Amino acid sequence: MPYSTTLLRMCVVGDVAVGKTSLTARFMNGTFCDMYKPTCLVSYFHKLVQTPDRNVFLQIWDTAGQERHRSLSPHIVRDSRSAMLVYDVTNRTSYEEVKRYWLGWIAEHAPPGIRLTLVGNKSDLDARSNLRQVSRKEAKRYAEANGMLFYETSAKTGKNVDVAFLDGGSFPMLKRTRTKSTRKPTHLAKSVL
Ligand SMILES: Nc1nc2c(ncn2[C@@H]2O[C@H](COP(=O)(O)OP(=O)(O)O)[C@@H](O)[C@H]2O)c(=O)[nH]1
Ligand SMILES: [Mg+2]
Repeated sequence: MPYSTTLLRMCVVGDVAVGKTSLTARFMNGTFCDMYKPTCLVSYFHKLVQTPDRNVFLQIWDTAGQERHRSLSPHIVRDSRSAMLVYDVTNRTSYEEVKRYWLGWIAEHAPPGIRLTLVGNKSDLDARSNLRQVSRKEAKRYAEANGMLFYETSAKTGKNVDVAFLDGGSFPMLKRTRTKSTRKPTHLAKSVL
């Protein structure tokens, strides 16, 4: 039987500097960079993952630059099967902006039935007292009330990053593949449009 290929597209949105690029790089390449490099234009990351019965071509759209001006093109979410709404657990404003702006933006432009995941990133900073500005309980309750999955992640340590992308993207077959580690995912390319 021929080996089929499935394309799964996911987009990552949220305020500037919450860690969208870092999360994507951690998931796709297993890397983290402490230096802040604002993303130019929209970048998308590709990865081909082989499962026993097919190739799965992951395409993750990392929004860039335009998020500052609220000028993202709707096309990044229009063809996505899932979206990740990211805030920084140490930045209350970034959380309020998910509620005030990003969820509405997704609802306006996304296809019906899109799978949404609320992600509170930089959870590693919680270890330092007084930095946290959004409690886990509050964000979880908000996510549940709005039909979203919820994870707190750290792109820095890698905590919960894989599970947030795999569950959020609804990629259960990849999760099984990864868990068993029978076939290693192959990084194909990182492209900037
Ligand atoms: N401590 C910590 N810093 C992070 C984390 N994720 C990102 N950062 C830092 O936050 C800054 C902004 O990250 P970036 O991924 O460029 O944010 P973006 O603008 O949302 O794409 C960079 O200096 C990153 O190193 C994290 O999980 N923990
Ligand atoms: Mg970025």
